[in-house]
Amino acid sequence: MRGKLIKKVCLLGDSSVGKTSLIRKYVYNTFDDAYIATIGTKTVKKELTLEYFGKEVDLVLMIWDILGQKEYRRVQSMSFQGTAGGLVVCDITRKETLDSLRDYWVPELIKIAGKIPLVFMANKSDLKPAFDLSELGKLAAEHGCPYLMTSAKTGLNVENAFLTLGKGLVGGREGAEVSLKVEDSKLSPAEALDNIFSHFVEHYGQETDFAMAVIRKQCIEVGLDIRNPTKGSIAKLIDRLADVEREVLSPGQISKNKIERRNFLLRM
Ligand code: G3D
Ligand code: MG
Repeated sequence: MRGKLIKKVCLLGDSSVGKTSLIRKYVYNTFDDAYIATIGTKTVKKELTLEYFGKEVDLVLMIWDILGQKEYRRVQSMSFQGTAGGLVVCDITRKETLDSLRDYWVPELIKIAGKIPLVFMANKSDLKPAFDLSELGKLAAEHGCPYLMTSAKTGLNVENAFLTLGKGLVGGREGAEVSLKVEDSKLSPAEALDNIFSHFVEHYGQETDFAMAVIRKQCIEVGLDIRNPTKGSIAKLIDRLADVEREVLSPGQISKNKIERRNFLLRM
């Protein structure tokens, strides 16, 4: 059984430090030089898979982009409720944004959300720093949390920051024993098929030998030669397995299975 965790995380820090840009870079892989005022809060969702003690965990991050103007204290407090982790962002070209983290943002968050995992981010690291960055390191250390130099413009450490926080959410503050599952390595056709077979067996809910017999039958019917599988024949098999599952699984589970099996095909 795979566990699925849904966690709310917030990006916080002064106006213009790059919160919205970091989210955009991470979720949509785009960077725009235009400032877009965040009104209230905006939420986007991002799913990732982590490995925790050898077990895969699907983590869904509900990412909250918090309004940076300090005058909006009430809106911010409301947004912090139920937050499981924070990405606290300063801008390396403005020292006052680091002071704000220390004096305002982090205390405010902790007051409402408690001692949650945080990742400190020194953003705009593609530009020249205006203060000694070891100060941020010190602040992070005071909270027992990691810090990273990031750039929403070049993408430096953007994904890493979210992953680091994700590890903290799954494995406690240090994220011990959690490693990123390598999802994008190439697969040979046989390896892709091997993954698809075992995925089917795992989700079909029947004895392994019975499930394997179903697979065998479907392979023959779509003309798939396991010594020399082609992309076309694997694609057909994936459709067939979804048809077979109709008798035992819910439509939602079937389409999820199909997407996951297609991902193996895409990695060929
Ligand atoms: P905010 O959501 O924290 O308020 P934004 O900040 O994401 O809106 O970004 C504020 C400004 O900083 C934007 O530029 C944006 O392009 C810029 N910015 C964000 N991240 C980086 C970065 O890593 N490097 C550089 N060089 N610029 C960044 P404008 O010009 O519109 O103010
Ligand atoms: Mg913003």
